This record gives sequence, structure tokens and C-alpha cells, in this order.
Amino acid sequence: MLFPQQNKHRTVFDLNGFWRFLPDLHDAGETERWFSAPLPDHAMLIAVPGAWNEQLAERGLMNYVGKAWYETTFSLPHSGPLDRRTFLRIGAANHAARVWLNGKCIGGHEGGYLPFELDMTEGVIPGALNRLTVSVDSALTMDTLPQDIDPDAPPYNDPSYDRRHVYPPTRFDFFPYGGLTRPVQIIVVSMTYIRALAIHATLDGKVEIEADWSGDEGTSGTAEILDARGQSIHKADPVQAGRGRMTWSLQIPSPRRWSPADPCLYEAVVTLIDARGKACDSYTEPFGFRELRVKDGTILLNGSPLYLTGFGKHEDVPILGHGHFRPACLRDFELMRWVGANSFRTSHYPYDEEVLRLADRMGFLVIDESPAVSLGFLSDRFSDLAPLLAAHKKSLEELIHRDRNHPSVIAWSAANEPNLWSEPHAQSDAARRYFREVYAHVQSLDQDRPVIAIVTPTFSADDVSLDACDVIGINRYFAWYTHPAELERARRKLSKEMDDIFARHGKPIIITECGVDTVEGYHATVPQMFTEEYQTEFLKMYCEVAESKPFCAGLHVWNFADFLTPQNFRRVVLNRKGVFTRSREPKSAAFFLRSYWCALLRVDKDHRPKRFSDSRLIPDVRPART
Ligand code: GCB
Repeated sequence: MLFPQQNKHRTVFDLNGFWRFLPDLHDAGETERWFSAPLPDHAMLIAVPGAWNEQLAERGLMNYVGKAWYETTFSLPHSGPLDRRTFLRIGAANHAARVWLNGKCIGGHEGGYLPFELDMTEGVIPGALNRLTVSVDSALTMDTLPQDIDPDAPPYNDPSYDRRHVYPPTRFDFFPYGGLTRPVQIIVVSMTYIRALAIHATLDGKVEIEADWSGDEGTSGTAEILDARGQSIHKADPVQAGRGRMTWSLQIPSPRRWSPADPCLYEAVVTLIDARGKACDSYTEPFGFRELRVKDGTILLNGSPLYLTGFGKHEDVPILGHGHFRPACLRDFELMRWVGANSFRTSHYPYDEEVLRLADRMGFLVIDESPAVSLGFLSDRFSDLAPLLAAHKKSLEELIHRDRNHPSVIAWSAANEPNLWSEPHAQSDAARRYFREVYAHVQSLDQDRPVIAIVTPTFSADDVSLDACDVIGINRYFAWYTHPAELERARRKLSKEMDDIFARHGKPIIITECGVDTVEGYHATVPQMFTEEYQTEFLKMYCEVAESKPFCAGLHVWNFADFLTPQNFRRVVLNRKGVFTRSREPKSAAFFLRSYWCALLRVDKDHRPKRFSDSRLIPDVRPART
């Protein structure tokens, strides 16, 4: 799906702002046809984009999981019949939505965190006020991503451990925000238009462009490449459009490579020409020349071994919830740059598209994650897993189609900690087959990026989800959830486990999570959990183990910043494993990481190949060790 772009052939209208809003506590809206007339006077106001929970906490919606209705009005600057295609584009509705235009249903979407477009050309009234009504449902089921808990299912590994042990009940450790969390826009294009673009660029300068289009017969198209300064460096001859698709194969002499050290972006400009020879649509897509390979236990970026420094993150900002807020987004990137991170993971769901566009421009490497967090299988019959597998494949397809052209995206994370709750069927043959199918699906959609499997220690090297992946991500909390405060014991355990996993699978390993809850302002001279010193010592130990393993491709600290979780006895309001607080003040560990990572990224080590040396990424940091 294309990111909204305004140009001479395309118009984007922003529908963000204060909408009218009514929670549907008894799920009566559809039967009572709330879409057929304006919402009643007692409807509240809500900011779009933004989750409803914190915005409307005092109205009783902080912990609300269920349906709610949104309404706004708009008019388009057209009179007379529309000769343009008009789409409604919703950046994300968590987790399902149905949409009515002037009382008529124009479609919907299942699955949060990913954008969808609905054609509203027929229903929009030119020159008049149009009413848009959206019902959003934040409830999940066992067949959605993420999954819900099933209160009737057998209990977790400990029978006394209630499945509804957190509030609102979730299977995952982040707050279940609901609503229209990303921008809502109207996109107007010509009747013949570009629907999607896939760009495949290799280090030898080859660029394959594939455009999906829709419209009149007799359409042709051109493709042009612009360099980083916007200068045209190659123009392809027009091609006659095949049915719904056209392709170009271009050659650029000695292209500049994209990397964190030099995040150099080129642009592909595709233009459609109608049967009368007039340009009717065009779209400009940034891309980069870079190559990823996994070989002999190493991830190679442009032929050089890659070592990731950075974080698992969350889209979590006070008041906004998962909502997208540009200043907060940029601030996070600036802080990551300051601390010496070269990468992050979009744990545990796809992030706003602008996050990836920023990563492309600022040279961050991204592990792009599907919303399959803490998957659980309640049957060992493969056929029973079919609805979940279908939702998983669809979500991956939407994710890959959305993000495939970003040079910053270096891997697809198909799932996070699938067997977290050790449900009885987590390690069945059906589960093994499930993951094989998921990874094969990703590989069929994108041959250029590795698939990473991210796992807990429960089944360690035996985990069925490790069979068919390309890279292994391990989330480890030794010296926190297990062996509390025993850093040396944890060091030995981590080291041995990493060796065992590598010996069995021979794939690069990334420590994708490690961290401890830390209350800013708590201090101690001896190892004391929850203090700032303990977080520093813990991370230091994990960094040392990671660095000592030639097959380890990096470490991501859990988490970049403190984030809101459901209520439970393990969390004091927030998950406090952030290196920054929720309002982005640094804890002591941030200063340790800054000197450690900055030194690590610059210094060559005898026993390891050269890592990224990037003075632009970390402009003003004096390495602690040289
Ligand atoms: C994990 C999960 C993450 C949690 C984290 C924790 O393994 O992947 O979602 O927030 O542990 O803090 O317990």
C-alpha cells in the first residue's frame, strides 16, 4: 500500500482533528443503526489520531475494551460528478473497524496497526457535507493478532494462575489501547492510478520496479530514478501497461550504498500516461541500494558483518497511547542516536509508517515485527489452527506490502515469544508446521530479508519455532525473573545457553530482549534490584556476553522507555525496564550504554570483523574505551 503523497496528480485531505465519539458499551450500535443519523448530542469529543483510553479516562474509558463509534464531517472542493477516484485511508484502527459514508457501509478492516483504504468514489457527495462514521472494536479473539486470552481454556502452566491475572485481561505486557490511533486521510487520484510499487535494488546498480495499477486500457508508464540531490540520473522508456501491472528493469552506474553511516536515499518516480498521451498519475518512492545476507552465523549488510545496538520499543506516549505524534517520534530517534543505538525492533506490532520513513532517512536499522505476540495454540490439530494461520499470513502480507521498499527494514519478525505461557500445544507437530508455513510465507513475499524467530528460554534450543527461521532472537531475563540479583550465575547461564543454541542451529543470534525494572532515583552500592545501579550492572553483563560470541549479531535492551501495561502485581503502573522514563528522561544506564555502544561501534576488535564506524550517527560522543 502506498504512503499518502500529494503531488500534481494526487490530493491528500487530512481528516485528523476532534471527532465525535460514543462508546458502545452494550454492542448495540449496529442493531440500532447509529450510522444512519448523526451521533446523539451526548456524544463526546476525541482527538484523532489517538487511543481513547487515556484521553477519556475520567469518562470511564481507561480500561475499556470493546466497541466505540467515531464520527466526523467533511466536504471536498468539487462540484458536479466526480471524475476522480476517492479513497478513505485509515492509518490504523485497533483492532477492527467498519465504516459508513452518509449512512452507507463502505467496508471495514480486521487487524490493528496496519493501514487500509476504502474506495468511496460512489458514495461521496461532491460539494456537500459528508458524514463519516467509523465503529472501532478493540476486542480480540483467539483467532486475531494479537490473540485474546480464552478464559475457558485450560489454565497456564500453574493451575492456580488465573488467565485473567492482569487488567484489562491480555496475553501480552503492554496496554490494550483502542481507537483510531493513526492518521485518517482522504486520497483523491485519477480514475487510472498507481495502486502499489515494489522496488528491488541491488548493489550492482540494478533496479527492478513493479507497479500495480488500475484503470483504462491503453495506459502506459514511465520510470525515472533521482539521486540523493533530486537530480534525474536515469529515465526508462515508456512501457505499455500489462493487465494491472507494469515492470521496469534499470541499471544505475556505481550507486551509493545505503547504510547507517551513509543513509543515502534515491527515488523512483513512476508516471502513468493515459491513452491520449497525458500524464494522469505519478508517485515518488524513496529506496536505497543495500544488501542483506545471512552466512556462517553472521548477518551481512552490504557484505560487512552487522552488530546491532539498540532497543525493543513500544509506541507508547503519555495521553496519546499508541497514537502517532511527530515530535515524540523524532525525539525518540534523537535519543537513540545520542545513546549510540543503530537499530530498534518494532515490538510488538507494526509501527506508524512515518517511523520507518524516518529510520530510512536517519540511518537506523529496523526489525519489523508482526502483531503476533505471545501466540498460544489451544489444539494440536493443524486444521484447528487454520483461522489463526490465515489471520497471521494476511497480517504479514499487509506488513510486507507496506514496508518492503524501506532500506531501514533489515528483517521480518514473524512472532514474539510464541510459547510464552507454555500452553500444552506450544511444541506440537502442528505448532512446528504452523511456523514453517509462516516463515515460508514471508520468504515467498520477500526473498531479500531474513526472518527472525524470537523466543523465551522455556524450550531453548528445542523450540519448534526455531526450525525454519534465518536468525534467532532470544529474550532473556536471567538475574531478573529467574536467578534474581545473581549476575554471575546469570552470566554463565546466558553464555552456555547461547553456545548450545548456536551449536544446534548454526544461525546468528541476537539478544532481542534483556532488561530489569528500574525506578529512577533508587540507588544502592551493592546489587539491589530496581535500583539504577542494578540496571547498569545487568546490562553491562549482557553486553559483555553478547560481544564475546562471534555468532551474536547484537543486543537490544528491553526497553527504550518505560511503558504502560495492564494492571498486575508485577508492574508498578508501568513496565519500568526503560533506559529512559516514560517522559524520556535518562536513567543512569543510558550513560553506560552511551559510552559502551559508541566505543563498540567505532572500535575494531581483533577477534571480530569491523563493525559500523559511523561518526555521523553519533556526532559528539567521546568513546570510553579505544
Ligand atoms: C518479554 C516480552 C515483553 C515484556 C518483557 C517483560 O519477554 O517479550 O513484551 O514486556 O518480557 O518486561 O517482562
